[in-house]
Amino acid sequence: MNSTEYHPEILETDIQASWVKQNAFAAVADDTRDKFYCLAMFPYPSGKLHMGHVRNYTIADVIARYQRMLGKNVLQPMGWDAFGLPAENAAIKNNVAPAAWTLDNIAEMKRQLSRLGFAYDWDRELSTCTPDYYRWEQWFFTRLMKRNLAYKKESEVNWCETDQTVLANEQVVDGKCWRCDTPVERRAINQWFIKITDYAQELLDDLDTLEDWPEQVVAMQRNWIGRSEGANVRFPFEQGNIEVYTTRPDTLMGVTYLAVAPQHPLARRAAAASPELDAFIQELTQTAVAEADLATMEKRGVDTGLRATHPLTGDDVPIWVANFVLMSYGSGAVMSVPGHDQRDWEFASKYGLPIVQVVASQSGDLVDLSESAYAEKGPLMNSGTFDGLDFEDGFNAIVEALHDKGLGEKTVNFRLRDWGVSRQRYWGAPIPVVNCAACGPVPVSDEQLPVILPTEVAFDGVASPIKSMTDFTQTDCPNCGRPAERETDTFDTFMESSWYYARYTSSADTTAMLGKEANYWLEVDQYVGGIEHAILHLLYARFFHKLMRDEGLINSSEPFKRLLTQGMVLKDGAKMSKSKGNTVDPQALIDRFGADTVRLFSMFAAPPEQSLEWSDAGVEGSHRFLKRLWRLVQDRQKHAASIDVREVDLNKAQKDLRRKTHETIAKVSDDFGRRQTFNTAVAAVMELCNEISRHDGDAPEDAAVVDEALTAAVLLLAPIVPHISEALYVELTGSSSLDASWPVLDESALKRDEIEVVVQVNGKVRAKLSVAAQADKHSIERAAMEHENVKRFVEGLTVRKVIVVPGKLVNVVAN
Ligand code: ANZ
Ligand code: ZN
Repeated sequence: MNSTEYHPEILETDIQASWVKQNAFAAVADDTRDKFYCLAMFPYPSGKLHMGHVRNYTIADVIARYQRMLGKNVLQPMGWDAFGLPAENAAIKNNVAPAAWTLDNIAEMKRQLSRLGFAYDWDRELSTCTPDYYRWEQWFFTRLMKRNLAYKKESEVNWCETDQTVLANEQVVDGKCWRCDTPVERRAINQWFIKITDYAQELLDDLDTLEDWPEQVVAMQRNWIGRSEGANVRFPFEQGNIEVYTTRPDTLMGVTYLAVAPQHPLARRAAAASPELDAFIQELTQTAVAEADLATMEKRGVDTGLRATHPLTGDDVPIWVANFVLMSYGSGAVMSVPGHDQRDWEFASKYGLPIVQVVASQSGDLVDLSESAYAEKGPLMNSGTFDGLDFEDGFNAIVEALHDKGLGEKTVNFRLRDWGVSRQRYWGAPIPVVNCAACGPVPVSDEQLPVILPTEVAFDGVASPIKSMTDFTQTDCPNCGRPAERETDTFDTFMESSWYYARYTSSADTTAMLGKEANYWLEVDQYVGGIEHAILHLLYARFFHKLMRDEGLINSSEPFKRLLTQGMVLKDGAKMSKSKGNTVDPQALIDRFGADTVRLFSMFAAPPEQSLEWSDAGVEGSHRFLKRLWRLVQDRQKHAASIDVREVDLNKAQKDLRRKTHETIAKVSDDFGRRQTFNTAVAAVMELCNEISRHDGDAPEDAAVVDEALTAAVLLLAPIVPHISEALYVELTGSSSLDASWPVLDESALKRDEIEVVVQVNGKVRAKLSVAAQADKHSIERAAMEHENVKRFVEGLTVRKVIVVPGKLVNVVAN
């Protein structure tokens, strides 16, 4: 074997072994140094890395390694989001215990990540399915119970009979379970909630501090929280009132009916007297409605026959039960204004209810309500004493009139609901509660934590095996000591992923959830992950961070300073996925080309936030480039190390190469730091390599500028292709690149002796001049006027004006 050839498989594993031996990426808190905490969203241990993982983790690793070269004290940990349904499904299917299945997968994926050369501090590795981890989550939950931030409530859930579990709204697709397509049912069961709504305003306000988050993600969070300003309005009904929430109290005089949700108490009551209504309610409450479908679904309803009273006019207002009203929003009832709300309009049109216009157009043009509602704001009409008032004045005047009668007031509403954290499945962290007949739900005491999930289990069907394991369920009440039952529900796995980033700072701490290092490392300086987590995971993590702050565990308010959401990996224009059968196995590529090629391709093929189209040719191209870089270093002329290229006189070609080197350093630094466009950074280094190949000359100065250029190229690529860079850097300098600094820009190398100036005559380019870089306006003008071609085009004309833009252009105006 020729040692001057590029053999990635040998070179990479050797270098990785040396990193392990040195524990090169262990992060140690040090108050005297600036830290940088770089984190990629941890994987679910499904068994094998896919290209999406490779891309995600390469991006984060490149940023971490770059920051290290800038001199930061870098923390980059890795761990496993190890609870969740797939392990359980595998257990049911293949008769293996979820714990064993998960641990095997972790071992395999860890091996693959290591083979890719990611600079992780493996000492901080954590796995959410271990009691070391979830005990602190359980402990924290008991704190929340004590602070009244966790509570139990009977609530309707989406229930999948096949999976025997509750589904989140986003797990309901077209009324069916996302996994098994079983039609989803509605069921009322007792569940635990965490009061995220107490933090709604703060979660909204703090979005303004997240300057380094993609705007799109901030907007998605804002919509999800969904703050609106409106009014509660009460319509007198029998001895009491029916309350509605509206964002348009200005339209109150246009109300022609009330609509209540099928679950509304009034609907239930009316159903007792109407079999038609009863059947309708039955039907509606059986199937789940996704909130997103409310606007577009067909509007349906049944009249209750009951009448409320309009709070200002005293008119009778019919009450309907309607499918587009949600029980979980506002008060579960709406005042319908078909003239100005499209849903109300569709409903009124269908059932022949009156449609009244109470808002005129801003422009004075006539409004046509025959085809649709008029939803714009404008001056009020048909509204008695409120006529002519604009939106804001109308809003305020009507709310005031309601207030005087005790029938309404301004209010703020949030779309955000409390977070239901109970799951009826097995493979999750047990909810640390004991249900006592005498005391109710009691938190497990600190000394009895963790509540360990039994891992020696056998599945009989899909139901959670611990529900029937008496050694697990039977216990004593922590409060009164009498026999009681353990809670057998487990936490939503979003619980674990809401605080893992914080636990990495203290993963070995057996005495506390977070140790004193937490405040040194937090917040995460760079978080990298998929856009599919833009709402729930990020919102829950932001919420948890504030909860931990208010528990006194940390002193910051937000978890992630800068966020990068990487795009998908596509093949032939479609997302790579097992179900489409268009996956590319990263392991096969690593075996064939080495980790550096795979890393280079994933960074070079697209900017990180855009989707990356898979290309075999692109992978091969990346590999060829690395071979070329290797050869460039092997084939260079060796020179006496004493030449300092900044000190000696250089000829034009040597200066040109130095300039290219330093232009590349400037460009790549900006691409890595501010822009985070690693693809253009790679392209710039490739161009530099072209210049290096083109450079000839065999003076010692030539060898010196080539060495400078090669060293820069190798260092600029080191975060992306750390193995080959290490080998080549050793070759070039005799030392390891591990502690090498990012190349420093030499401004003086950017200076040009001569620059090109374009000369225009009457707006047309007539000449290009080479002038001394420091030439003044006067001498540039003289050189321009003396140029043969310029002379020719002004011949016979009078020169009226000569404008000189130094460094760029001369414009001659003549006629
Ligand atoms: C009367 C009205 C007139 C409305 C009008 C809108 C336009 P956001 O902005 O999302 O907060 N609404 C209230 N509670 C509801 C429920 N439980 N289910 C379905 N819809 C409900 O939406 C507030 C508006 O949504 C409210 O304002 C109400 O309709 C409807 F020209 O009241 B509006
Ligand atoms: Zn008790």
